[in-house]
Amino acid sequence: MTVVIVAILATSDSTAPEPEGGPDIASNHTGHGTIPSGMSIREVQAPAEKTPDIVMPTKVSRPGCEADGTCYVPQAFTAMPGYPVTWINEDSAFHSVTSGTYDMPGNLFDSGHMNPYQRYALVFDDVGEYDYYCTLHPWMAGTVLVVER
Ligand SMILES: [Cu+2]
Repeated sequence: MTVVIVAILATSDSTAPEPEGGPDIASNHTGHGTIPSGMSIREVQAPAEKTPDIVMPTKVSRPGCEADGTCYVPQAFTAMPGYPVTWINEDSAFHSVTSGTYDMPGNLFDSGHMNPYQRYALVFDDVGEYDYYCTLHPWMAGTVLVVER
């Protein structure tokens, strides 16, 4: 199943500060926490009481995890519309959750550089297949599948 997501450019809060000391290796980074207004994807406060759905494990900042799909665990996560999909960075390095792929960045969502043990959560209102990647480590890729039950 392939869903083509038409991204809409919007004025972004590109003045939002980056976490300190983040190596800005990727120039295609779209900025911290930028979601065009009116899109059906919302950044929400990561629920503290909930076990995160998707984990960035240790050592994924080095290539290799892509071979067995363990850069984001699980690599493909299925959720219903309205569910707060939650990530946690359990590595000691910065990572991001950024829409699109390294070769074709999207602008639907972008966590910015996530510190170790930082959480990030998104609510998707529309069914679809949402690819994401890490702006710092091109081999890190995952997908959120949003389906009606
Ligand atoms: Cu990364």
